[in-house]
Formats: sequence, structure tokens, C-alpha cells
Amino acid sequence: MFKDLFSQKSGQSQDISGDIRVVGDRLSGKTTYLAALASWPKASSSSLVEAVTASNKNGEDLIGMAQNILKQGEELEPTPLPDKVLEMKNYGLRIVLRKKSGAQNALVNLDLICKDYAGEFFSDLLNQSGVKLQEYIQDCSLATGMMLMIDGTAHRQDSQYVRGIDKLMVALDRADDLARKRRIAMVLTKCELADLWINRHRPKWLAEARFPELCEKLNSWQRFGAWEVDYFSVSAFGVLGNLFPRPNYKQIARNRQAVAAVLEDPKRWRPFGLVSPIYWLCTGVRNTELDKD
Ligand SMILES: Nc1nc2c(ncn2[C@@H]2O[C@H](COP(=O)(O)OP(=O)(O)OP(=O)(O)O)[C@@H](O)[C@H]2O)c(=O)[nH]1
Ligand SMILES: [Mg+2]
Repeated sequence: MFKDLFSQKSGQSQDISGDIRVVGDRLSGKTTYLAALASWPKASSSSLVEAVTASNKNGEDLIGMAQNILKQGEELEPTPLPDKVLEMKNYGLRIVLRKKSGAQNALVNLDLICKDYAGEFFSDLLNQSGVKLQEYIQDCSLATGMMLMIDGTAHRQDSQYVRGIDKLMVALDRADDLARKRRIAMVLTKCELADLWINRHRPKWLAEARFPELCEKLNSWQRFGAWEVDYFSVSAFGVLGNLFPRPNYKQIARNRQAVAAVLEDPKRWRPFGLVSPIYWLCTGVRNTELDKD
């Protein structure tokens, strides 16, 4: 397991690694995000991302999920929360980045291990139920950083999310006293929907407008000094068209209290913003080029 960020230069390439926990409410889009990232459908020459590959079997399974769910219109199962934290899957991915757009040989290899925490973990936090909670918090405390996935259209849940996240942050602070600051990326998902898309380049503004209480809480933790916080907007689906973009989205059913959706046109699948939060979590530096992808 990776303990913390390490970075080493070998020739022209640079190696970075990170160990990330993906947390958020049920249906916030965590598993879809990881599946979209693993299958990285975009191969534009202007993108900083050269390739994403699986580095273990679980990572390969993610690619399979993307094929089924997004491309063939199958619905993704809710992620189960295993009884033992050791049974939770480690998704291994390698993200290869160019150092500058258009550059050929100066590469950054970002080796990532991710754990997809079931939304059930988040409800357990809110209800302070679930005997396994403590074990999971211990596991979270080992991570390089945490991605907090929030469905951008779920602004009515703002107050509820504050309670859950505050409990998690308090518990993590108690779990052990790290010499370094912890990083938390607040990631708004499904940003191709509603008016999120037109404001996707202002993620902090968007997050504060839609989730004012949650952002205030995160900012106060940051002021307190133990946490670093940054804001991101992503869409696993993306849009169709450039001049008059519309969501690449087809509703297939209303299920599990939410709308289940698949890509309308898998051939023109262009997710947005997927790598930026990971890069920041692993390096502490925001790469604004990645906010354009
Ligand atoms: N419009 C849109 N829908 C999305 C996006 N990402 C995920 N969804 C949909 O949101 C629903 C929930 O996605 P999941 O990835 O299963 O959510 P989850 O957070 O893993 O849920 P749990 O495993 O229950 O915790 C699915 O119907 C997805 O198709 C997105 O970028 N845009
Ligand atoms: Mg899931």
C-alpha cells in the first residue's frame, strides 16, 4: 500500500502515486466516475491525458463496467459495503499525463489506488449506525486524500451532507495525528446537467452557490489548519455538440429514488474534468490544464 505521495524523476518522466478514498451519498455517481476514468474514451491530441490503463484486475473490471453500463445501457448495481474493510476492492489505475499539451516524451505517470466507498458508508455516518464504521474510518485515515462526490443536482441535501462530513472529519482527526495536512476534494458530479455545465469552469463558485453550508464547513476546517480543500466539477457523461451543447444523456428508468441514465451517443462520449481532482489530491498542486478536459 502507498503511504503517502512520493515523486521521483527518472530521465524525462516523473512518477507520482496516490491512494484515494471515494466517498459520497448513494447514487452520487462514484462508481460511474471510476468506470469512466478507467476506460478514458477521449483521445484528443490537445488533452494532457495520454492514456489511462488498469494496473490490477479490479481496474480491468472497471473498464468492463463502463462497457456495460455506459455503452450498452445496463444499470449499475449499488456498490455493496463489505463487512470487513479488507474485503473492499482496491482499484489500480495508471494515468499517463503529458507535461504540456502537445509534448511527446515528457510524461508523468500517476499510479493510483482507489477504494470506492459504498453510499451506505455515508448513510452510516449520518446515522452513526453500522458497527463497521470505526474500521472504515481507520482505513480512510491511511489515504493520501479523499474525494467527496456530491451530485451537483442534489442541493436540497446540503444540511444533511454537512452533518455527515463533519462527523467524518472529526473522526479522521481523532484517528491519528498526521504530520501533514489531509486533502479533501469536493467534486460536483453530473455537471452536464442543468445550469451546472455553463459554470463548470467556476467549481468553487458553483459549489458555494449550491451547497453553501457544506462549503462553509469545509472552509472552516481549512482555516482551522488540519485540512486542505479544493473544488472540482466533473461529468462522467459529458455533452454532445460544441456550439449548443446538450447532455449526452438518456434516461432509462426511475429507480432507487433517482433517475438511471446512460449515454445517448456512446461514440461521442467525452467525459469532463475526471483527472483534475486526482492530480490535486496526489500532488497538492492544481493543474488548470486538466480543468479544461
Ligand atoms: N447524468 C449523469 N448521470 C450520472 C453521471 N454519473 C453517474 N450517473 C448516474 O447516476 C446513477 C448513480 O450512479 P452510481 O455510479 O451507481 O452511483 P454511486 O455513487 O456509485 O452509488 P452507490 O454505489 O449506491 O453508493 C446512475 O444511474 C448513473 O448512470 C453523470 O456524470 N451524469
Ligand atoms: Mg457505487
